[in-house]
Amino acid sequence: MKRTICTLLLLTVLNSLLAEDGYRLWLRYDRIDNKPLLQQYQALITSIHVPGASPVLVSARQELLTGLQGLLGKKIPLQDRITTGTIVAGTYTTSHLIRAAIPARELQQAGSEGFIIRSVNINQQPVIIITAASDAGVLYGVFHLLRLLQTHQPLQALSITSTPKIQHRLLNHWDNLNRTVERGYAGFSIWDWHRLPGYIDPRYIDYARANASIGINGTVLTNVNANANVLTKPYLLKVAALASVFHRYGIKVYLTARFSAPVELDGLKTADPLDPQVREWWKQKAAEIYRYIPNFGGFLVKANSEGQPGPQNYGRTHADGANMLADAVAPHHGIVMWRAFVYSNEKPDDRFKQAYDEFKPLDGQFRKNVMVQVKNGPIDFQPREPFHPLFGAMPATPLMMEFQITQEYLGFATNLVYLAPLFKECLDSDTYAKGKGSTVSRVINGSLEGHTLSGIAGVANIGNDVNWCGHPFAQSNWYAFGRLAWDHDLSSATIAHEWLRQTFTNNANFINPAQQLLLASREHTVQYMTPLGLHHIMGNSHHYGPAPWTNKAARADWDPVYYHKADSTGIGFDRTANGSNALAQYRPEVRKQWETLANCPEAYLLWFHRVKWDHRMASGKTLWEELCAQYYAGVEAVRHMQQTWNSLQPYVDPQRFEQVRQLMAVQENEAVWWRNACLLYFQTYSRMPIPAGYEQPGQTLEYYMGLRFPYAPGI
Ligand code: BDP
Repeated sequence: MKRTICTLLLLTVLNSLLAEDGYRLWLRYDRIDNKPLLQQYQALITSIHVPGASPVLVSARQELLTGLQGLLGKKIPLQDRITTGTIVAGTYTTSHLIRAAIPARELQQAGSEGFIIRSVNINQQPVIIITAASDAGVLYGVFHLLRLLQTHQPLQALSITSTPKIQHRLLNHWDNLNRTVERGYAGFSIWDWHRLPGYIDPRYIDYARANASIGINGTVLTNVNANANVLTKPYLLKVAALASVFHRYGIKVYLTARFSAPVELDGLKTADPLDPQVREWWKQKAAEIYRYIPNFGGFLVKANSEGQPGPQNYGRTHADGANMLADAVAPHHGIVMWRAFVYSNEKPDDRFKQAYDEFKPLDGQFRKNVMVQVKNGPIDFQPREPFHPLFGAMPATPLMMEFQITQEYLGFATNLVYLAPLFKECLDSDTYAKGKGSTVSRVINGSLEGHTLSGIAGVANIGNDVNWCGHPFAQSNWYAFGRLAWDHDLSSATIAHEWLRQTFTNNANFINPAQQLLLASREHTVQYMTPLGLHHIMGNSHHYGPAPWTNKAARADWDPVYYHKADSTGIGFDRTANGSNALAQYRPEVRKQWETLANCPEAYLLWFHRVKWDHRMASGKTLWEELCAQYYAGVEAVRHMQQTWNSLQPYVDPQRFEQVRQLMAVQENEAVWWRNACLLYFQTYSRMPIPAGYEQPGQTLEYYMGLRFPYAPGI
């Protein structure tokens, strides 16, 4: 008996040692399981030479040591001499060998954060050089080399130059000081405010490593619905502790600034951005912050939006507000990211149009260190949105992209949805601002208008769940965001490929089907949630599941009925000249793509058109039949995903296999729920049957309408 228990205990311990709980993300560094390749790598990499003592170079050296030891299955020595197979990493300042081997011009071309990885001979010895103009660039190069090994790429004759296309690549955490995370589905905030600054959770280091590995160089720690307390000394000291960890990985810390902070914290009578006392308050506050956090990045601000205070409370404009903060951080080289996510239910106008209407007239009025941060689409991170009309419409202002990595509207952390195709769809859209080829990516990388300041932000999906993101596959969205922030020209397929190889296995029997599964997942989600251009028909406030019937939210523009406008004559939001004319906010070339019912791609149909239930679609089906076909196809696709996943069992560790299997069953349930609830509800208007041959909903509309989720996560 005693022996059995001992054996069982031993097994549990062994199991937990071997368990793949997802904590290691895409930085698993397991020994290369392909023997010939391993031997090849072992011959090519024999030692490490990373001189220099700066915090970032120390991190780079440590990462190389850990990574190579894991991947090559043996300790790779650090040495001062160069011998065959040495990896030499550093900058001109730290290594004269690099200075001699890599021409300055080439280094310059790689830019301040870009890197060069090259096979060269030094004293007739073949070595691999990793170099950059900055320490951070070297660190990015180190991670890239490790990625090559992890994904089993050839290491002979390396000649890589890689430069980030966007300057500020940030995560936005919507984390509150009480550790809840707005729209977070992976547990509580990883910032343990109470134990900071005294206790540095090793997780902060792993967080920084993961970000640096994909080139993320900034993080906004706090929710856009801001709490002024983070600007008080005790919290700033906590922020400083985090900042000093992240600094070692080239990551700057930013905070959200609550516009009313001077009133709330120090009893000022006003927060009017033109009031001299208020301006002085922010100047002093900025100086104080930079005393504690010398490399502080700046502020992100949500103002006059969804109840947040802002300059308009004092009759001032967004530019007045942004400029006041910009002046406060300018002496310290800080920046201000001012969000364009504004809309008011007091305005009778289409919510789609409001950000453009408010911000476009302010073009040219912002200080040089301000970026206006614009969500990818005009409403709110829906499964599919047309690109935001502000892109290309404010040539004199650097516009920053805001994507949402957390799946607020895409099934939380229970649905497998790979978001790279959604991000790419927006980045690749042509605004025609300066003729053909004026893509959104060229707007935000600054090249279209020659801005030097450029940025992209992703609303993080990270929490204190052991696997960081809740769903093992949700990690791919963090990864994809970072990779696209570095290079928006990478394809969704390439990124999926890289991520799968590093996170699971290089076995082609796994990679190919798993990649297909990832790539198709977003379109399937659109099908079972919001096909044909439907949008914003989810449950009120918590945003969990379908609730297209909701018509009593606190504001009309939070009600699904505002967006789908279904009645017995048809469905959809007319945004043409006959309707709200939101289309007028786009260039004629773009408008033309969407403006006529006949030409509008069906994926955007109900975004822009009101369509009769019996309208003939491209398939020959009526709109109602097509809607049914889409919802049913979405559910079938999820079932197909389940089959694919089951077939991959031999290649996946039991722990993650089972976790994904269970979550996929939940996803299938939720897909059926979306389909049934939406079709039963829309059917009350179309008055047409769900075509025979489809499995009929097992529940009534009343059943779905009666569901309540008082403790849904994320609020
Ligand atoms: C919406 C979220 C809300 C955020 C808001 C924002 O539902 O929680 O505060 O966006 O971006 O998507 O400010």
